[in-house]
Amino acid sequence: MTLLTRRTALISTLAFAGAFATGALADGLPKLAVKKTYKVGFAQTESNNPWRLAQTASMKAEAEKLGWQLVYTDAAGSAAKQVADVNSMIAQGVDAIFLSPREEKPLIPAVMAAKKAGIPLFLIDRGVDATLAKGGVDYVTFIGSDFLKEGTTAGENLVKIMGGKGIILELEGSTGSSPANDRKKGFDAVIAQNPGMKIVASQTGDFNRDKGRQVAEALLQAHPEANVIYAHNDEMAIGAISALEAAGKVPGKDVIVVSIDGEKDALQAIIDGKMAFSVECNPKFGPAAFAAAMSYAKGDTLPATMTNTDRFFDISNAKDSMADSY
Ligand code: GYE
Repeated sequence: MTLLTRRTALISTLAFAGAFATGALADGLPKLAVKKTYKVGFAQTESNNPWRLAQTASMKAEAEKLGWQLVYTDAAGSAAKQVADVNSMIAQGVDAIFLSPREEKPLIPAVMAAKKAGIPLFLIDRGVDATLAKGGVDYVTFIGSDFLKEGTTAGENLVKIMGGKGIILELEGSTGSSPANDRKKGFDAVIAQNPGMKIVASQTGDFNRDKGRQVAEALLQAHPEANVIYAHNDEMAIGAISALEAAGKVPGKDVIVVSIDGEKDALQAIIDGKMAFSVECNPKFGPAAFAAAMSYAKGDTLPATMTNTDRFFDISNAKDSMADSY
């Protein structure tokens, strides 16, 4: 053996030993054993709207169908409580965790704690800050919608409807959440390319119907010339419709309301002519989430991001889409 090859052999032996000394697997992710049944956690972020209730129902139904035990927690809108919820699941020794992180940064410690405890964690519906934790490295995968695309789709369709002219009020989702961040980014970029359109105010309504109503009320007073409301979710859009009606304006005529999700009340608002469209963001994660866990247990390498295919609801399909809405 020459000196050079001996050195190379030594270095690779050290690298090999190093990988095992940390207890980490080749890709750094905890494994999931193949078992007949599992005890899994689902850490929900809040339960104050139909979207969340539909998501929880879908997760519970799938667990029941498969005969898995589901440890369910509701963080009631608090990122700090959600971190504690995940820690409690770890303490209870769940096999895997499904997490819908309320905000991008505060949930990083929860993701890392699960990894450290050797429990595979799946992000569903919302993401975490990609510079601080990575799919396929720190958590198994992110399953959810493409929020940037939702924002872009909303923007492009709005430009069409308005013929390139509009004075816009934007109601943002929960501050620091991935859907709020990306729905804003995607939409604002489209509007910036249209000189006839302007966002005159953009404020959070926390994805909440009543907060959306209150914020819309204040913004309409400050900007009576506004003729568009873009809400990051249907709940806030429904709230904004109430604010418009209370202000003596006709939603759908004086002010065009557009949104994201596709909940039943929004489809009804489209049918009633009060809302122009809602870009779909489907909350029924149960089948995809549990299937991903089973495929991971079998040893499949899942992509870092698994994107849902979503539809677009307007007057052409709102009525037909009512039946499977929530
Ligand atoms: O659009 C909203 C919910 O995280 C994608 O959160 C989800 C969003 C959804 O409260 O209605």
